[in-house]
Amino acid sequence: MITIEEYKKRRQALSQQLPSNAVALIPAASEPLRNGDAHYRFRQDSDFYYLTGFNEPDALLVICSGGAGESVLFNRPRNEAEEQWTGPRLGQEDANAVLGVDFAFPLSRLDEMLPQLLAGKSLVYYPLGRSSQWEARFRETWFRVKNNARRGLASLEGFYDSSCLLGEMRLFKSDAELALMREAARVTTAGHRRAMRACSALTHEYQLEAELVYEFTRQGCRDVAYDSIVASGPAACVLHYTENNQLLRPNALILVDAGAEYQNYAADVTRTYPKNGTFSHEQRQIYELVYLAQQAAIAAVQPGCRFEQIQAIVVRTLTEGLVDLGILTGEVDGLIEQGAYRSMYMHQSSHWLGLDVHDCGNYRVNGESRRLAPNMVLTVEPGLYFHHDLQTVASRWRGIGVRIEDDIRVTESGHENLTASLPAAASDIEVLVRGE
Ligand SMILES: [Mn+2]
Repeated sequence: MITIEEYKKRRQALSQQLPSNAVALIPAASEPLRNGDAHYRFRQDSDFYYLTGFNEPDALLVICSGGAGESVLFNRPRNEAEEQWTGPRLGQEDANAVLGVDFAFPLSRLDEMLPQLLAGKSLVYYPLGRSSQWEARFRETWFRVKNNARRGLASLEGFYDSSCLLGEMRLFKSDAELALMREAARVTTAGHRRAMRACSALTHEYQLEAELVYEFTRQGCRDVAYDSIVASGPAACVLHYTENNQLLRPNALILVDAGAEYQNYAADVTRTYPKNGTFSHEQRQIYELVYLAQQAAIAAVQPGCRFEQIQAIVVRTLTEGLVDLGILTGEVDGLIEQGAYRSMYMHQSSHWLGLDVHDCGNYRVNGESRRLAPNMVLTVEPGLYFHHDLQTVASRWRGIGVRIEDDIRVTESGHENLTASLPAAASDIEVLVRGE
């Protein structure tokens, strides 16, 4: 659990990073309509949640520069009639006690109060490009403040992207955040284990998806961190396949990329396994090569390692293996330089993980690939995909798609695999699927 004090410290840290005379405006998410008058399930904006822990829609957090982190929340007022239908709201009176914000006002007062809050400030930080409605509101307020400038108030000079500052803060996970991510990882691995045990008796991809979601939900994660990918056979070669409506072919590999979300923190795990519990000779050769690349890449994760180094290890291991299998011919360095692997491995090996599955934070700093540091969390997920019309490889490889993905925390001296409890070695996978 993340304490009020931790949220306060985050707001203070943001305040300290703002230039003087700046103000940050961080909007909550709204509840978009799905169809008719039915809404999508609500998911809070990650930046807003990171700074408040507040899980209601339609709110705005205002943070001023100056280090004290003085914060003003605009949120929905209490409303007995509406709460009868949609449940309790925090309102303004308890906002200080529950969230630790300094002041809270009803959202209806925003248009009147925002010009006062912006008066005398030069710079406004907000998440540029995220919400056109909020953006229009901020710009309209900017004009109003500007028009008042001749009465002696300093006028606003510019809008800046708050995501840059928050991205750097969110990249380094606190102990409390890591506890939540471990829980997301634990539930996620339980869901995958359940799906593996169930798969030999199932007929369709969506049934396998149901096993995952059943276990996630049963263990307290009502949301997935992203749409689950359950891809049987050639569908595994479509990187973001989410149709999940095809037959599970008896001799096919099933690629499952799914992660539970726990208190808004994501896990992101992929396993690939044979429906019948036994890899064919070709499937096993490809699987073991991807596994080798993943193990080599995970082993390199430690403070000081550059982000791009992980992908470089994956590319080298895969290219060497593809040459050994006779799928590529030539000299390894030259093949890497030409990018000969790209028709079979066309994505990055890693991304940051946190409140967002593809979490924020820069991958390059001062023009160079970023060095890993303690308490960053990233995925390591090499893959090989032989599309059914990939004419450059022998037909026996075509239709095989393999990806293996784990969630890795950088520690003081190396790394911690948050999802290590889920088997990934070929023979362990077979044992699980066969239910031995
Ligand atoms: Mn991923």
